[in-house]
Amino acid sequence: MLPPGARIPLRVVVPGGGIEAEDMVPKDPGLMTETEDMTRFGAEWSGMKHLKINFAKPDDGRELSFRAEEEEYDVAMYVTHGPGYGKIRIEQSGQTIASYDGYAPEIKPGGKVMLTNVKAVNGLVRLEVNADGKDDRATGFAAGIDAFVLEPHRSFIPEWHLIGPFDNPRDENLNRLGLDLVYPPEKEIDLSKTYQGVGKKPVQWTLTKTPARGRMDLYQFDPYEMVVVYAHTYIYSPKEQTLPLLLGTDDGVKVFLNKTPLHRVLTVRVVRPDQDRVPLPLKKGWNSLLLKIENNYGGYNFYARVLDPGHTLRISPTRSE
Ligand SMILES: [Ca+2]
Ligand SMILES: [Ca+2]
Repeated sequence: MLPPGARIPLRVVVPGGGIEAEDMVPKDPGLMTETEDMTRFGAEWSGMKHLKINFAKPDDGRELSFRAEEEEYDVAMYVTHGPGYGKIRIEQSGQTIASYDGYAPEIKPGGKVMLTNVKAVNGLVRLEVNADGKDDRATGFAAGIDAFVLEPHRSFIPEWHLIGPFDNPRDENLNRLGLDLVYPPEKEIDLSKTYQGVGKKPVQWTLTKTPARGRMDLYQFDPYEMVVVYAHTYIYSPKEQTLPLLLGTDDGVKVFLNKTPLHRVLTVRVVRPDQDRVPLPLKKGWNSLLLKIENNYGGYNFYARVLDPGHTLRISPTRSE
């Protein structure tokens, strides 16, 4: 362990999966923008490059845009600071959503500037980057932008009918078999029926609200380890269309749409939103969406949402409204 004085100061590193600013092509590229290799200043720049916008004077502006499949995001914009960098204002549709001062005595990663409630219109996010003055010590008005990291505002399926637990037995090699054992909900959806669950205990469908942050916990089932539970809802589509179902599960999952299995993952994992992406071929009218969630040990939960930017769907476990 190095003594504190000898440690390299911690600098901001952009997490993976971002959009490189240097890969964005401004609408009318000209002398104002350049892609700059940053390796001589350190290893913290994502893709080793950034986009430099050489504003000449206050109120100069440049639009940046990127494609986006969700409606709204919180966006972390990673910027560069340095002697030639000015005060920068970011606008969307004429509204200021963030501003920062890019001045520093030396070129360095400037960390992230948070842009909240950023909206996509027709699948495109447009941001207006504007010069807004400069520090007295700054030698220019430039903006240095490394990358954008997007966090969508997720809308999870708000309510489900749940039933279980059913047995998730293991074979002699400890493979879990429950995901592929066919229990009654795979043959019929009859929300009034009672079936035999683990230990011959009667089990029934229960209407359950998804908690505010979207994670449906399945600990309320007794037992909740080495079991499977089903979650069911109906989805009304005004037309035939295929939309993505985004799932996170602990542990395995099988997805049935209108009784047809579409997706199967037998694994052990900690749940996060959007771990799996399953295209849902919805028919016109009501569709039956059935998830089968299985558990090994410990954590037992899932996240589920359908990407429907046009708000075409009605999702209702009771097929009402
Ligand atoms: Ca970059
Ligand atoms: Ca688990």
